[in-house]
Amino acid sequence: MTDAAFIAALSARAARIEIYLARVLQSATLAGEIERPARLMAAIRHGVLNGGKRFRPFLVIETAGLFGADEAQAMPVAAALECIHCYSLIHDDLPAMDDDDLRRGQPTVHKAYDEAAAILAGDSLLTFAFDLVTDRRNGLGGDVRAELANRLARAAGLGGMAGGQALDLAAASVPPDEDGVRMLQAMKTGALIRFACEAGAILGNASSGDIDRMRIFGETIGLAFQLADDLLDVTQTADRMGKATGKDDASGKVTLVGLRGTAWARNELDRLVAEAESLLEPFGPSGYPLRAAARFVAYRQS
Ligand code: GRG
Repeated sequence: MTDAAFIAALSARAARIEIYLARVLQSATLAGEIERPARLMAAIRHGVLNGGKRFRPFLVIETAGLFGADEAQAMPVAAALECIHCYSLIHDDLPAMDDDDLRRGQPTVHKAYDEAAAILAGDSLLTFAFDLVTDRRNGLGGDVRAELANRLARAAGLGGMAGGQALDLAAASVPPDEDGVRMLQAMKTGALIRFACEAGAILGNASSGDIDRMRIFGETIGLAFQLADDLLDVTQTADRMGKATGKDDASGKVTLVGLRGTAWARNELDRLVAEAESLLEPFGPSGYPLRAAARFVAYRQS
């Protein structure tokens, strides 16, 4: 698959994911809910339906497809993961954390609404993700729903993304060494990407060997994703990224790019892409879209 064909596939799928998210994030209540407050709904929709790449849900659906599960079967889990990703961005942008005014080229949720709305939008999205994964109507068996909910909790929670964010905030006062940076990045950014690939394999009822293989693939491209993000922070403009850049350097934040330099980072990205591609070899041409995904994360320009 060429890189251009991959971008077309990613944006076609992103459009379908956005339609699904827009449908489930409406004001109509579900059984057991009492009311969805209009302003909170508006803040949530502002934070979710705003043109993200939808890369994590793409990975869920594409990995599921590798093992024979179709897009409709994978969509609730894919959407759940995007809800958690969007919650993390909304909270990360808050003044108490990264204090950003711009996200995906638009005002952040606390700027467009207020801080309380942004906190509650994030809280609601995190909880709603587990609603999507565990909803009986999503067509998945009880064991699969429980397994996915459990893995998602571990990827997103204190030993995963939220914990990684805590380590990242602490790193501002006590700079970590390279191992420390690698660990916090594996948690903060890597855990959700890893989950996307594991979840796809679970949705496709893959063998435990294949679930492990996809977990390692997810970890590998998660590393590449963060390394590329750090490189873009050094090399790109805010206009191009739709968010502030140069922040790592300005805040004295330790990154692998800062520790090892941009030439090393570019070589390392090549190495990670080769590793990711070799993990997909057993799947032949069916693995081409995920190979293209690995190249995309490593070599993207925004
Ligand atoms: C607040 C609990 C909590 C966690 C925040 C993910 C995160 C943890 C913070 C975001 C900060 C950041 C810039 C991380 C680097 C990698 C990253 C997650 C980039 C944004 O993801 P993309 O590029 O964004 O997939 P889109 O907008 O396309 O969804």
